[in-house]
Amino acid sequence: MEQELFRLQQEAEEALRQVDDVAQLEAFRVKFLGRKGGLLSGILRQLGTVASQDRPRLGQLANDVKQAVENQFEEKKKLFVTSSIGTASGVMDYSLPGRYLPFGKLHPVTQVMEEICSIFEGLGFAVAEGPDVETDYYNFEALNIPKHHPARDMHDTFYITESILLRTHTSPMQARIMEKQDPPLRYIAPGKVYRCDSDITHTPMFHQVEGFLVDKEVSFADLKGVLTSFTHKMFEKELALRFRPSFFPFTEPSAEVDIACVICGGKGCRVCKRTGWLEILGSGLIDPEVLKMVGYDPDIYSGFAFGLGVERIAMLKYGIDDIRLYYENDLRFLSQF
Ligand code: 2U9
Repeated sequence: MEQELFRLQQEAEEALRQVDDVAQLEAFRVKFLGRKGGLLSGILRQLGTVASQDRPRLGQLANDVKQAVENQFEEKKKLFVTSSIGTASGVMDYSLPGRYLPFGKLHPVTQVMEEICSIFEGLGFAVAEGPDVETDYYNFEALNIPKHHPARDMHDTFYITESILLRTHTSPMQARIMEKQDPPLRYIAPGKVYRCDSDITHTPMFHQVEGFLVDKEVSFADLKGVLTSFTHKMFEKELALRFRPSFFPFTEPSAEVDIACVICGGKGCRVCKRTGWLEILGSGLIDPEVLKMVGYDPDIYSGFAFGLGVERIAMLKYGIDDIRLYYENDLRFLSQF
């Protein structure tokens, strides 16, 4: 029996050396240390058959062997606790890298929108948000665009009823503010707007930030100062600006604002269509008719207003040539921002 115990101890040591996963470790435990069919328990059971004078010595030896094998088994188990992944036996390695969980991010248009708002907030403008579903009055009439005015055609409006529509710009919010509050006022209105139009530079829904300032003695020079400051911060460069005469029903005089092409620096390239300039926003002094409509005296107050398309600014900032990419939900595109 003594020989058998030594042989079993060696066999167990050798078997334990061969174990290299948790399943094999469990098989080893069952084979050598299992209570019912385990080899060591089997030997201990045979003690009853040995001569009584040998029993204490052999009993001690059998217990020592069993204890030694159990200790080696426990040592081996510790290795698996720190090097194997979770299994049915509950062994876990906390040092292994976790499962990859992708992070969500803000949509590039939201990022640019937040940047635009934060620049204007830095210039003293408050932010006001209004309803996407508007009345014909605030979307058009209050902004000097009466029924049958040709400017209505440019807006490609989604009508819900004859007098309710999806706003085609965020300016209605500004008319609402002016109606309720007295100057001096300095607000921007960011948000979604809707126009029935779709091609590489237009989507039926896009985002605008429009802004206005009303006070006594506001001039075109104030408008130029604010927009120059905004543009330099937005494009992180002191780009040249060009104010090009234009027309909007709610501003007079009106100007579209161009920046020196961010790609070629003004030399002329494919992006700026060889002109050296890129249009970034529309602006002007608020038409006295609009001031009258909200109850301000145009002989006392004057103001300027501006509007920009957020997707367009984001396209120029990131060099994107198709606006539809923003709304295809392709993560290969979106995750780059
Ligand atoms: C009030 C009075 C005047 C807002 C303005 C623009 C010029 C403009 C366009 C830019 C690109 C819309 O997204 S776009 O197509 N907007 O050019 N918006 S002035 O003028 C106002 C607003 C409110 C009461």
